[in-house]
Amino acid sequence: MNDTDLKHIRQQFPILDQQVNGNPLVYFDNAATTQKPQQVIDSLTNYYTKLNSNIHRGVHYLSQLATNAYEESREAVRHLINAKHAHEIIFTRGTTESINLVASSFSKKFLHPGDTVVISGMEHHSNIVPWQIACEGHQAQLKVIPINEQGEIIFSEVEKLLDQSCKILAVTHVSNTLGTINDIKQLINMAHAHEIPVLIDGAQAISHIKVDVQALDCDFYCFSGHKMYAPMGVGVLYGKEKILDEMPPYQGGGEMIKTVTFTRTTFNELPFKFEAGTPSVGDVLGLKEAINFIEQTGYGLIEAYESDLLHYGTKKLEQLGYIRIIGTAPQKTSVISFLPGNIHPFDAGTILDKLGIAVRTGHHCTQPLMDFYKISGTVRASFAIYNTKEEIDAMIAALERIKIMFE
Ligand code: 7TS
Repeated sequence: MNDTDLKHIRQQFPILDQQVNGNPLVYFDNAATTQKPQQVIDSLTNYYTKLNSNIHRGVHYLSQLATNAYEESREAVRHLINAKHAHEIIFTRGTTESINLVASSFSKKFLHPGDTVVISGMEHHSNIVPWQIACEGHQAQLKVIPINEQGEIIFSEVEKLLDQSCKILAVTHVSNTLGTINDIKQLINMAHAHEIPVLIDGAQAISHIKVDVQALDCDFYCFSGHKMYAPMGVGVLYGKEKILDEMPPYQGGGEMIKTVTFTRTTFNELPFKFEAGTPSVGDVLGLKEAINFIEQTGYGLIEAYESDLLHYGTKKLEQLGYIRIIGTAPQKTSVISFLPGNIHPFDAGTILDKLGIAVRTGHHCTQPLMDFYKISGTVRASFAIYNTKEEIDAMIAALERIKIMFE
């Protein structure tokens, strides 16, 4: 990407243009949430200025406009991930809710005493805890695919866990802590050879990698809007029609019903069966604009540029001589977790913040992964399309200063 294109992209993110503690803001906490481009912000303002109305219910003008816009967003998501049908796209509050929906509903139908659910050793708590709850509720067992020191799934261990007791495999596409891109296509093929459905946690993939759910043939794919330049409050569950049809509703309420009497309720069809209550309409509309932003920018450019940042940042950190990088798989997104020598990650993060640099420190909601590495946490810098090499240089200079301070 040349300087003019980069400048153009940065100009679309007004929040970036500010000082923090007297220094230009360097925002490297994109794995937690990305900033929002002007078109997403405008879309929210436009919704509440001109469109706000409850959807699917009113015959009136505003309700129809809002309903149409909401369904257009569903179609935009369908197109983004190449789902076969728009009704396979369910709007949720985020990845966490999408996984909870499946863990709760799928398990009610398909999980029985003695069964197993298989996850990997690098999952976010959101793809661990809902399954633990489901397993407890159905006297099933959670099993974990081990990972190696580089932070990759050990494929030779996978097959052993995909036995008859396994009812679902739930793995992350990209690790939020390590950046590892898992070969989910191979995992899906392996699971499907045993007719085991697969849920993919795509929270850390969708803003970086082109996803095609039909080519992957995954049964479920989950992601959050706010990690892909959209507002907080909206997420997506993609599920294959057949399996969603077989699953019972997750929550009861308005919208998800066909008829209700005090003795019996019949349920609405997909996707409404899984969308109980009033959704976050404005945020769903914002998601469409975020998809427009990603598609206008292009995954090709995003992947190439972020990979450039990843390699530049990794090299510069290594050159500092006192940094240990956690997560060294060859296939990674633009996430670098590291330990700054003997300096506590929290101390390093606090001083970086004083210098205007926003990173995340701690266990990143992956405590079992921290246990695997026998560490309590890391400093994590995660880059998005608007970050620059100059910003990485600023972080490196700050880390040089921090080293001297702690000597
Ligand atoms: N799965 C993964 C892989 C994630 O990285 C996250 C959030 C979630 C699920 C949950 O997403 P949510 O939008 O429902 O909260 N990860 C992080 C992070 O790395 N730092 O803050 C949130």
